[in-house]
Amino acid sequence: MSDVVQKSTFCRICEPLCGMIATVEDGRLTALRPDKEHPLSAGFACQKGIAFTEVVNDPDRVTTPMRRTPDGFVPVSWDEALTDITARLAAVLRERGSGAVGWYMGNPGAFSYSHVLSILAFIKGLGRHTHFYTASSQDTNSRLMASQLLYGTPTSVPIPDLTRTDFLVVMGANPVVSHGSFLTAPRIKDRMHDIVRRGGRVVVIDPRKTETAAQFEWCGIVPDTDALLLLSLLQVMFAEELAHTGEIAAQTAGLDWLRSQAAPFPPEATAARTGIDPEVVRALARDLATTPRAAIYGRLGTCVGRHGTLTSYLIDVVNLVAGNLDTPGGSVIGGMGLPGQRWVNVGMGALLRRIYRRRRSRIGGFRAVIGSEPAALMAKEMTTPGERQIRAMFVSAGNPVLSVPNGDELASALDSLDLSVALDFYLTETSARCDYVLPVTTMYERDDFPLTFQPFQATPFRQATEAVIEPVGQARPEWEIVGGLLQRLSGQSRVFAVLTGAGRGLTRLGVPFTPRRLADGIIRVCAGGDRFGLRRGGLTFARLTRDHPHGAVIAPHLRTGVLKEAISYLNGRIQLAHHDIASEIAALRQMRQPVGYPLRMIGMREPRSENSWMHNAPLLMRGDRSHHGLMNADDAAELMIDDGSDVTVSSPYGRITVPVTLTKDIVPGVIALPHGWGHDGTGGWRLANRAGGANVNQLTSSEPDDVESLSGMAWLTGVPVRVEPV
Ligand SMILES: Nc1nc2c(c(=O)[nH]1)N[C@H]1C(S)=C(S)[C@@H](COP(=O)(O)OP(=O)(O)OC[C@H]3O[C@@H](n4cnc5c(=O)[nH]c(N)nc54)[C@H](O)[C@@H]3O)O[C@H]1N2
Ligand SMILES: Nc1nc2c(c(=O)[nH]1)N[C@H]1C(S)=C(S)[C@@H](COP(=O)(O)OP(=O)(O)OC[C@H]3O[C@@H](n4cnc5c(=O)[nH]c(N)nc54)[C@H](O)[C@@H]3O)O[C@H]1N2
Ligand code: SF4
Ligand SMILES: [Mo]
Repeated sequence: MSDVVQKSTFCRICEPLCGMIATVEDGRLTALRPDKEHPLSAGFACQKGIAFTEVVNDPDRVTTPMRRTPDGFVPVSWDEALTDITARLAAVLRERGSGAVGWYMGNPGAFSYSHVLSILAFIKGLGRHTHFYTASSQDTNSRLMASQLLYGTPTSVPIPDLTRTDFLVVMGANPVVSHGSFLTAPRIKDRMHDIVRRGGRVVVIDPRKTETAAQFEWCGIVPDTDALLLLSLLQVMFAEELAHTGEIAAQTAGLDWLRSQAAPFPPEATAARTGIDPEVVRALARDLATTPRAAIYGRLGTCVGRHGTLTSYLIDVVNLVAGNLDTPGGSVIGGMGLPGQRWVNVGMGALLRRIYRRRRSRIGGFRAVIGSEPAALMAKEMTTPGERQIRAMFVSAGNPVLSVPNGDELASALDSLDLSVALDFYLTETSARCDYVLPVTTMYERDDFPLTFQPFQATPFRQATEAVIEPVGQARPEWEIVGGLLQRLSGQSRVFAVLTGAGRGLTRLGVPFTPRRLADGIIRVCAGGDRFGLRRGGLTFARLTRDHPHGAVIAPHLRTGVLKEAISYLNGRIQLAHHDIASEIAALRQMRQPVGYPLRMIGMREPRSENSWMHNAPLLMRGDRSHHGLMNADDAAELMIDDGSDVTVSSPYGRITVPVTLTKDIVPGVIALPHGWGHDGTGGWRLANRAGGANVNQLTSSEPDDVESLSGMAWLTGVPVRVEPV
C-alpha cells in the first residue's frame, strides 16, 4: 500500500506566494492544488503553480553534479565537483584576487532566504572586490535607487494600500498576468475588483491595453515617457493649488525646489510626447489630489526605461504631493514592525549609501545599488583585460543569456572564462555553457520563509514551510553548496558567522549559526514575533510551520502614520532636492529616437511563462504554444505585414525574427515582445527547445551609455526598433 500525505505549503514562483497543498506519495511529489484554508489566496493558484510538479519530476531535470567535457556533460560526484571547483577558484584568487570572481543571482534566488543569505556570506567571505550581480538590475534597482534618494535607504519602498484604496492608478504593471510585483497580494485581481465594487476606480496607464487594462480603465501612453506625465501631474497640482503642501511641509525638505522643477511641464508641453490629452492629465491630477484614499503604483514598465530612477522617484513624489503617502488607502511604507525600526533604517541606509558612494563598476564606473553591479555589463567585465577582470563566474537561479541585454555577447564571454559554475536544476542557455552545473533543490525540497517579500505584503502576513519532500536525486540547497565551497576554501565551517555580529557571537558560544537561525531571529523580533519569549504565543519559524500551516495574518491593515520610521536621514525628512534628479529631468528634453528605427519595443509577460524557465512543463505548453509579438494593426497594414506572419525586428543593437499577432489594443508605433524565449538547443530542456522562439535581449543594449546612470538598470522598454516583413 502506498503512503499518501497532504502537506500545506506555499508557491514561490511569483510574489503572491499562494497557499498550496502538496500530495506526497511514497516520498514523491505527485500533485499540487490551491490551499482553500490559506487566509489570503483562499483556494487560488494559477496554472504555473499547479504545473510545478512537472518541474520537480521533470525527466530533463539535472539531479547529479555535471562537468562539461568536449563530448558533453558527464556526471561527477559532489566531492569531485566541489574539490575541483575550489582548486580552480583558489588559483584565480591567488593569481588575481577577489576582483576576478563574479556571482550572478537570478530571480528565483530572491524566493529562498537561505540562498540569499548564503551568497551574501560567500561574497563577503571572498573579499570586497568580488563582483555581485542580481536580476534586480533588470528589474528593481531604479526603484530602490529612488528610495535611497528620497528616504535615504533603498529598503524603504512604498506599496499601495490595496485593501483600502478607492482610486488606484497602475502605471507600467500588469498584475492580472504577473500577479503583482513589489506587492505581495494573493488574488490581486479580486482585490482590484473590490476597489470598483466599493465605488472606486482603477486606471491603468500602459502602452498596451493589457489583460489588466481590459478589466478596468485604460489610458494609453507612449513608452518611456512616464516621467513627463508625472511631471505634468505635479505641475497641475502645484498650479491649481491642489498640492497638499501644508500637510507635507514638515515631512520634507526641498518642496520649493520640486515646484520649480515641475513648472516647465504643463500637460500641454508633454502631450505630444506622451500621447495623452492635457485634459486627461488635469483630471487625473485632480482625482489623485482630491480622492482621500488614492495611490499610484508603478512597476516594471516604469523601472526599465531610460530614466527609471527619475520615474520611480516621481511616482512617490506625486503620491506625496497629492497627500497620499503614508495614509490609509494611499501609498504606504509599512515596514516589518521591528522594534527601533527608525534606527535600523538610519544605520542600514548609511551603510548602503556608503557602499553606493565607494563602490564602482570597473566598466562604466556605475555605483552599486544595494551593493550590486549592472548585469548588462557582465560580459564586458569578463572580456575587458585589466585588474578586476572576471575570470571565474558563478550563476545561481538565473539565465542571463536570455534575461540580460545582448545575450550573444554574454554567451561567448562565458566561454572565455577560466571557471564557470551554475547552480540550477536545468541545463539552460546559460548553465549549459558553464564548466559545472550543480544540481539544486526546488522550492518544495527546502524549508522556507519568504524574507525578501515581507515588507511588501498588502495584508501583513507570515508563513513558513518545512521541505515537503526530500531532495530529488543528489540535489542540494544552495546554502549547503556555498557552505561546502567556503569550507573547502578556508578550511572553516563557520561561514555564516560573517553575516552578522550576532552570528559571530553565537558561534563563539558554540551554537551552530545557520541561515535558518537568522530567519528565525527575524521572525521573532518583527511584528507578530515572540520577541524571544517576551511576547507569549508570538511567532517563531518552528511555530509558524507547526501551528500555522496555512500562514498567519498578523494585522488587518498596513500601518500608516509611520513614515518617519522609514526614513534613514538623520533629520527624519524626505529629501526632494537632488542634483542627480535635476540632471535626469534636464536629460528628458534631449531624448531622441535614432533615425531608421521608428517603432518602440516593450515587454509582455504571459500567464503561462515565468521569465525563461517554465517552457518545459507540458501543462503550460499545451496547444503548441510558441513565441509571438503583438503589433498595432494600422502600423502592420502600412508595412504590409499580415496577422501571424514572421517579421524581422531590428534595433541599433541587434536583430531577431518572430511572428506577430495584430491588434488594435496597443498604442500605434509600439511592438510588444515577450522575453524569456530563444531556447536555441544549447540547453537540455527538450520541450522548451522545440518551442524555440527568439531572444528579445538581442535587441537590447549592453553599452555603458545605454545603462541608466543612477541605478545601473538595463534599458528594456521603449527600445527603438524597425519592423519589416520577412
Ligand atoms: N505570468 C508571469 N508572471 C510573472 C512573470 C512572468 O514572467 N510571467 N515574471 C515575474 C517578474 S520577474 C516580475 S519582475 C513581475 C513584473 O510584474 P509587472 O510589472 O506587473 O509585469 P509586466 O508584465 O512586466 O508589466 C509591465 C507593464 O508595463 C507596460 N509598459 C512597458 N513599457 C512601459 C512604459 O514605458 N510606460 C508604462 N506606463 N508602461 C509600460 C507593459 O506593457 C506591461 O504591461 O512579474 C512576475 N510575474
Ligand atoms: N527584455 C526583457 N528582459 C527581461 C525582462 C523583461 O521584461 N524584458 N524582465 C527582467 C526581469 S524582471 C527579471 S526578474 C529577469 C529574470 O532573469 P533571470 O533570473 O536571469 O532568469 P530566469 O529566466 O528567471 O531564470 C531563472 C533560472 O533559475 C532556475 N531556478 C528556478 N528555481 C530555482 C531555485 O530555487 N534555485 C536555483 N538555483 N535555480 C532555480 C531556473 O531553472 C532558471 O534557469 O529577466 C529580466 N529580463
Ligand atoms: S500566482 Fe504565482 S505564487 Fe500563485 S500559484 Fe501562480 S505562480 Fe504560484
Ligand atoms: Mo523580475
